[in-house]
Amino acid sequence: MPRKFKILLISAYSGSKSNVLNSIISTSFYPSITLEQLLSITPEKYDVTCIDERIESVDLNWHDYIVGISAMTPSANRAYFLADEFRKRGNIVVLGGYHPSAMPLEAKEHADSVVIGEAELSWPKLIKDLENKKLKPFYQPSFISSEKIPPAKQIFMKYHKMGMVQATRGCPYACKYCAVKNVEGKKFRSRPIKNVINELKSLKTKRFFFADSSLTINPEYTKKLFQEMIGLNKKFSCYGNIHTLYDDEDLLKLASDAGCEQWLIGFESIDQKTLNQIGNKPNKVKDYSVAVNKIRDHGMMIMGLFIFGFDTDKPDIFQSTLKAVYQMNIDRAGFAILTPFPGTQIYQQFENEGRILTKDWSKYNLRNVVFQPKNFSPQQLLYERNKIAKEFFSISNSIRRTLLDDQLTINRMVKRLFVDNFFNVIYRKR
Ligand code: B12
Ligand code: SF4
Repeated sequence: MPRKFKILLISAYSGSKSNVLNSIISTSFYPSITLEQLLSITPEKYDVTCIDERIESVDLNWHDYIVGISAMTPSANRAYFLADEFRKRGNIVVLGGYHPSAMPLEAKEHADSVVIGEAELSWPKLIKDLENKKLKPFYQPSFISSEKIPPAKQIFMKYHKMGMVQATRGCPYACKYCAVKNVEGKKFRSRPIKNVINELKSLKTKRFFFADSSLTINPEYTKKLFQEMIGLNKKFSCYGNIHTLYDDEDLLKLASDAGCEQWLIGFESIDQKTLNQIGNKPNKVKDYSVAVNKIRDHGMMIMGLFIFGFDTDKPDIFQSTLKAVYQMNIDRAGFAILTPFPGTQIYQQFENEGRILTKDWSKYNLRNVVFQPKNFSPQQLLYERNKIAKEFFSISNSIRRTLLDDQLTINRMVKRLFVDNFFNVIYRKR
């Protein structure tokens, strides 16, 4: 008779939950679709408990469980600590997610087994192997065909104001600093539209986020999806690439009709030289401004994401980026410090050049300098990035930008003045 296991699934979180502001940030947005997806592929006969460390503390006193822990790079140290403690208490520990997928040998030091890449095929197999006392140390990457991806089991909805759904996986652009290929691979796969629509219909929240790397990789698929979403009465945000949004008015119109409130766009840099060197993403700086205008004309907001610290960046990049963000009227912005996540090309390059300054993974959160930049000192990069972030997120600046912005509807103006400024205060405090 095979042994019957109880399963504990944890999404490790490295940030502090001790202050109220942090906890508002980490819980008010999205549920962990990672755990919800793992739950949906776990055989029904098992008792499963899921803990998202952003919302609940983990008590270490569990015994005789299979403990599956999910880790991104900044939460890897925390995941390893939990893994070690659970193993001491007689549990079987499995590590998975972005960091273990990129560093399986390191992860294996803390776990009985490591799942590399997607889990849809490996996790059920691992459980079967455990039942038969044949657990393997590593489960190699295997990509499930997209029509077989089951809907996530929405167990965390009660904690969150937004749902999360994933329609597609994989990104062919393979930017040098991006970790997506480590798990989802470079081949783009899209779920059947009816499956996505059914999942959306079952969402209890009006608002949700598409956990897709980019919804503009196959615009024809996305247009059909958006067409089917019209009438569902949902509001959503999603990632997209600027070069596609620039010249596809039909896509913009359908997105707006389907309820898109915001595009998250990796502009990455306002320097074309930098863009040409960081991967295959065909961003064209000269088109940014027109594209931004078109998206906003369709009533959608833009969260522009920028990265600082590339080898082609010179000390004037900070102020010129801020100026460009203001000139283009980008609604929201994120300013990241280039972070060489393990498994990426840039990590390999910096490792080969001896430029990785620390492997304290908890610092790999886009807010610390963990490598030796080419044209600045690490301190200068951190200081300049923080300086422009502080200016951009200042309340006075936000009010001024909002009042001067003639493309804003009253509704969006109110949202910018109250909601955005509330979060600006939190970001500045962090
Ligand atoms: C949505 C999202 C978020 C959300 C929610 C994340 C979550 N799941 O809790 C939020 C906004 C909170 C977030 C935060 C961050 N994110 Co993020 N995020 C994403 C995004 C767009 C989708 C992730 C997702 O939900 N995918 C869907 C689920 C189902 O897939 P999955 O998590 O990969 O899980 C599958 C496998 O990995 C595996 N698996 C995962 N865990 C486990 C555990 C076990 C035991 C097993 C067996 C298998 C397994 O099985 C799952 C099913 O196949 C990805 C990009 C992408 N396309 O993946 C970036 C991404 C994961 N994020 C990234 C980063 C850098 C961050 C931040 C550091 C950014 C920041 N400064 O705020 C933080 C870190 C937060 C933390 N925990 O420490 C990087 C990760 C790089 C890395 N090596 O860690 C990515 C890849 C983006 C990128 N382009 O590089 N993120
Ligand atoms: S386009 Fe986006 S998701 Fe794709 S590789 Fe580049 S950064 Fe990653």
